[in-house]
Amino acid sequence: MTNPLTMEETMGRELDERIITRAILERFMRKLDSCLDLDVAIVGAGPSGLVAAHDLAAAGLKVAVFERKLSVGGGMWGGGMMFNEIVVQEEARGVLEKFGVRTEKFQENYFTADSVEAVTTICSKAMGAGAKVFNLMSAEDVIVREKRVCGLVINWTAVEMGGLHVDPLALHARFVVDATGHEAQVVRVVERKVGAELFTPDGRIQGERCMWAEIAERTTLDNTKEVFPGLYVAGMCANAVFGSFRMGPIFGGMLLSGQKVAKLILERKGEMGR
Ligand code: 48F
Repeated sequence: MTNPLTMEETMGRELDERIITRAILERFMRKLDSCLDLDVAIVGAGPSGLVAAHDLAAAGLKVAVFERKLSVGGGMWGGGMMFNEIVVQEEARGVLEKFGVRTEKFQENYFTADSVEAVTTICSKAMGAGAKVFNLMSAEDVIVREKRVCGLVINWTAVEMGGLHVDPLALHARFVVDATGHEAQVVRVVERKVGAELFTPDGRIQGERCMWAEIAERTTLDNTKEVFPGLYVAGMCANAVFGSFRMGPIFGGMLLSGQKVAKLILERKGEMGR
């Protein structure tokens, strides 16, 4: 029997910095290249964006999520005011359980979950279903053809933060979901560049209102819909665009909104030639 190599010998023999670099470059390019023609581009990896990504990918669509920050999870990591627990109501508890996130009853209709467990589990299941996630990338613009959003313009967040004059890259998508939360970043671009043509009462963003958890949770679902041809809103963005309330650290509406937007888009699978 030959002697096994010592760790020092193995490491010395097999690890070459150039190969490590090439592996990262080639794999990343392959991943990005595979996302230039998407069924659905989701902007924002908060709870609504991640749930939508999971359901769409699990149904066989080509989906990628673009997240501005280093971490995914949006406002969910921080629970309420950095107490890293979230609350969900009865209707949404099943969504967490579907993902395998443990919930605990607090009292009738109030359940809690660990926010870190919720983010990591939902993201892991979304990626396991086939969704690609690009962190550190911001959507800065959209592509519009014949009055329909049909693509995203992306750039490194570091470019935006550094105020650098660097042109972005772009990709096509049959549908785009704005899941950027309070900021409604994608819809804002459309409003600014295309004009007052959103599917809102006056064609413009109605703006978010103060906190009213009960109403806000309900309207988040009602407001989860197409806001411009090819562009859907989900999560807190839906309320910001359609002029409803914020809800604070109750996350049922976000999870259900992610599910709803996926369902609405899946009903239009025919438009993707599938
Ligand atoms: O804010 P966020 O968690 O959105 P959500 O899914 O959930 C809202 C709740 O977290 C909470 C709440 C209710 O409980 O009110 O706030 O609606 O996640 C939005 C993500 O979008 C990213 C941002 O970094 C965050 O992670 N984002 C924002 N603008 C861009 C973006 C952009 N231009 N490009 C890429 N990502």
